Amino acid sequence: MMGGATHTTAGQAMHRYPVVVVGLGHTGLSCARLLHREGVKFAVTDTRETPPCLAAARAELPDVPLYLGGLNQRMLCQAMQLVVSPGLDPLLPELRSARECGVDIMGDIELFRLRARAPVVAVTGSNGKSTVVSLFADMARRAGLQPGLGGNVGRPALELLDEGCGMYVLELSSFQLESVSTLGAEVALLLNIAPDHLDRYPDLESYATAKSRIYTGCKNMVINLDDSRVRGMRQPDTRMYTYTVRGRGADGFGLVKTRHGLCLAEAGRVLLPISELQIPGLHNAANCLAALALGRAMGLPEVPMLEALVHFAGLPHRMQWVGRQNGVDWYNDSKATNSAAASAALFSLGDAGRQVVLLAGGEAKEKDFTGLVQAARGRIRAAVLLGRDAPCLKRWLAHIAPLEEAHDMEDAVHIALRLAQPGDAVLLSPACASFDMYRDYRERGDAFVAAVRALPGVDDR
Ligand code: UMA
Ligand code: ADP
Repeated sequence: MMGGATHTTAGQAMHRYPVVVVGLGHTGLSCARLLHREGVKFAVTDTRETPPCLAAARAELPDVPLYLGGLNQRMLCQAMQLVVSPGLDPLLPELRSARECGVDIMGDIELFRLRARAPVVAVTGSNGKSTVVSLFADMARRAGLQPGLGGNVGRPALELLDEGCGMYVLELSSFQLESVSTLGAEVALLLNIAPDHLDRYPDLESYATAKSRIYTGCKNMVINLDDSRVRGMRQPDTRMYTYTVRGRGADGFGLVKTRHGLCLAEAGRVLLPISELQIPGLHNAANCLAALALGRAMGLPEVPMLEALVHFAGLPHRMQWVGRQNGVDWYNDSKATNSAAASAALFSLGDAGRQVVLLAGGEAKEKDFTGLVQAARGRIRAAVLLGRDAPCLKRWLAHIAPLEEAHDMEDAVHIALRLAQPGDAVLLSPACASFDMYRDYRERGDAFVAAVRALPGVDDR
């Protein structure tokens, strides 16, 4: 329906705005820019009085009507098409009614899909998405291609369209996948399914179903054999690339033991010792195998792929080493917003023989922290809890280790300083979202890093 100038047939003339962009965050602005360029008649609306991209929209698109501070039911129902931002729950009453009125609802990824003229590499999963797309994009860059990296990782996908990319590398959230029809990626990968966003989905199965849409219409699928749900998504007629960290992985990617220790391998052939990677833990070995499988599916040469793995120092706020003080290492893993991510951090430090003082808490997205409890048992010396759901975490961790509550990040860091012993690691890995105290996980991680750097005698080189 969209994709060109506004139609003015009699049937459509009654629609005041044939298209309405719902949401004026980064996604909404990218959609508005595209529709404006294509000459579509549309309006923009947002539930907030002053949405984040208001100033940019006013400056760049002064003629586009903005309806702020609420969603107008009538306007939405009179439209033919809504372009809805990922942060908005499609079950909002206004969006539900519009759907019942027969209005078509899509998201930015559908707009992107209809216009993309280069192959799309699409990655989703509960944890590891940003790490894997960043790694893979670097592999492609080193192979001399011009990958455009975007989606949930930060840059809205539509912004990549003008850049003459040789390939698109998209990180996609379940929210973005909900509104895509047939993605049709060249290669698609679902990394893992762990409880997350259960404040928006009724149960884990509906969340997994949204994620599984990554594979719709793909030419090649990458499958994590270690995740039983993902394993069950194999499609018999689609070319498949597999990986596992539980063994050599038959003819796919896996791990083999040599005198150099555990090594990344393909069909049992050694590619690289894990000791040459800068990113720690078995979960990151899995991420590397996933990126290799994507590269193989896209026909990338091996040398630049391995170079990218060796040079990748990890992303900020993911197990980021902050500094050392009195024999204690401090790590910022603020991006761990669910218990599976925090557990991966605890396993990787525990496997390296460290006792951990864990800083956790915030806005919980799940009710069941059994996984975190299992990972914490025997690995944490103590936990410092903060944020809205500190009392909930306190109940879960009660019999595991001594617990203390902090009133803010600075307080938490000082308590951790008192509890940690030489040789320990202090780890901010909250297992919760940050929105109760911070703008986002970055602001939370920055607050932690600043508090750690302010401690006397911290060496951060
Ligand atoms: N919102 C309103 N009213 C509106 C529209 C939005 O209150 O009318 C709220 C939403 O409920 C949400 C916030 O505004 O709390 C942001 O929503 P948005 O859809 O406007 O977000 P964008 O700025 O467009 O950013 C989105 C992704 N955010 C979400 O899906 C919440 C960004 O991922 C992504 O980088 C960007 O598009 C570009 O693709 C961020 C994220 O937190 C990092 N993602 C979640 C995650 O990783 O867990 C899914
Ligand atoms: P995402 O983009 O899916 O949020 P990131 O790469 O940003 O993933 O990492 C988010 C958090 O998940 C970090 O705390 C990181 O240490 C952890 N993590 C990364 N990869 C994995 C994985 N494969 N399994 C579990 N946790 C992971």
